[in-house]
Amino acid sequence: MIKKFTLIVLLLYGFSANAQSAYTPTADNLAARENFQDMKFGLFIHWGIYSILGDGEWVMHNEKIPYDSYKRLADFFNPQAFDAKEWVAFAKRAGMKYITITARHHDGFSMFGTKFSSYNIVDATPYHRDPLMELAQECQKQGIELHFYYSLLDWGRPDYAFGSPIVNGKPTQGDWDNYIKFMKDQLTELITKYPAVKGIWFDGYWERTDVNWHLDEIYGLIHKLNPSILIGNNHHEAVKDGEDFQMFEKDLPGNNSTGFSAKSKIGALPLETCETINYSWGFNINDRNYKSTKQIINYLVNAAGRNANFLLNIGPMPNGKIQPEFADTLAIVGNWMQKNGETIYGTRGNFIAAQPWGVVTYKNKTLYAHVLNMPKQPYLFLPEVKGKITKVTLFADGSNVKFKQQPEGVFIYTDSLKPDAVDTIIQLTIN
Ligand code: JFZ
Repeated sequence: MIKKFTLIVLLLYGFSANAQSAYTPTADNLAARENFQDMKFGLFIHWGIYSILGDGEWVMHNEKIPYDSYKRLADFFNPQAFDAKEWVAFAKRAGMKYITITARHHDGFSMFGTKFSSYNIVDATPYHRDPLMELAQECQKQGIELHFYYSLLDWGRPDYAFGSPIVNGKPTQGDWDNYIKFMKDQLTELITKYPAVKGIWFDGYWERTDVNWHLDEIYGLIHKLNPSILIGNNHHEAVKDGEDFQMFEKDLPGNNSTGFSAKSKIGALPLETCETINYSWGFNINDRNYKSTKQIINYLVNAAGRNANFLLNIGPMPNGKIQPEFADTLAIVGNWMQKNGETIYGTRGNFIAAQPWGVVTYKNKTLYAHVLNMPKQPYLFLPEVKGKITKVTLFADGSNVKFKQQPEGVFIYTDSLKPDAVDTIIQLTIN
């Protein structure tokens, strides 16, 4: 009798432990992942009350502004020139298919109307409007996906108790359970109230790696509310159970140029890499480190070739306008995408590994060799091409390109090619 009872307990325990640890994405979620990978190019937006100071989103921390002083910024935040329609049009013009925007950054200010903190744009600013709702509605209207950036780290809330030592998975001061509940409540609002929301982009985990973040509960809640929401977390570690995509900050997957990605092995999930258009995430009035159109296109192409999306960030100004330098650059990128998007959207990468001369994307029995650095020798080599190549053309004008297929790979002769200054695209048809 006792034995039987123990067995049942063990079975029940084993079952529930299993159910908790293994996340199985739904068919809708898997379809959302495919769609996510097809989109390839997104707009990242860092916008908050910090934008007023024109010194990036870390200004409160970097300048050691006390929370109570920083909070006054809310009184001055009144982005009269904000127009959701313009932002969505801006993204579309650039050839972007989704927007990821800061709903709440490390300063803890909610850029959306929330019942769970009065420190939000509707209640604490003279603006009294919810720009994220306006953006979500406009995104839905114009067929753009919306993802929300959400910070786990909070510099100001007493229940988070920033700076407090962590013991047994909790900060010694503060009220950790309350903080976790607060985040769940806000995430519920973001997922249930805002149309077009398809993803949550977490950040700030790295600030407390020894705390219990209850990610299983948070992820579980999100997927319960909407199983097709894509969850990603900028924790800079290997993918955790319950996540739907993996992100790389300021880095192409496989590189570790910033030192952020040492622990983040490339997993099996869809990939996304984010980068700034100048040097800052949030509006920085003194940052004129603008990337060129060529740098941006090369980043996008390099990401696609490595099977990753490219999420390019801008920091709009406190009045709600996007500075003209960004608009000018992205209009040119958009023109390039109009012409060449076929070789990017809906493709997959890593079919052939990145080469010294560039990368290869593929879809529908077609390979696109993106030559970013024309080799010195008069040919390109594509190793280990599976299938028979029947035709090779220059994507720009459809003219035939000489080639030779051997068991070890394909040689493409570049001597008669007119190289493009940004990206010479060669199309190979596989039978
Ligand atoms: C994080 C944020 O802190 C930053 O403000 C911005 O939102 C960016 C997209 O994400 O940046 C980080 C996060 C972690 C490290 C560095 C930058 N880190 O662990 O070194």
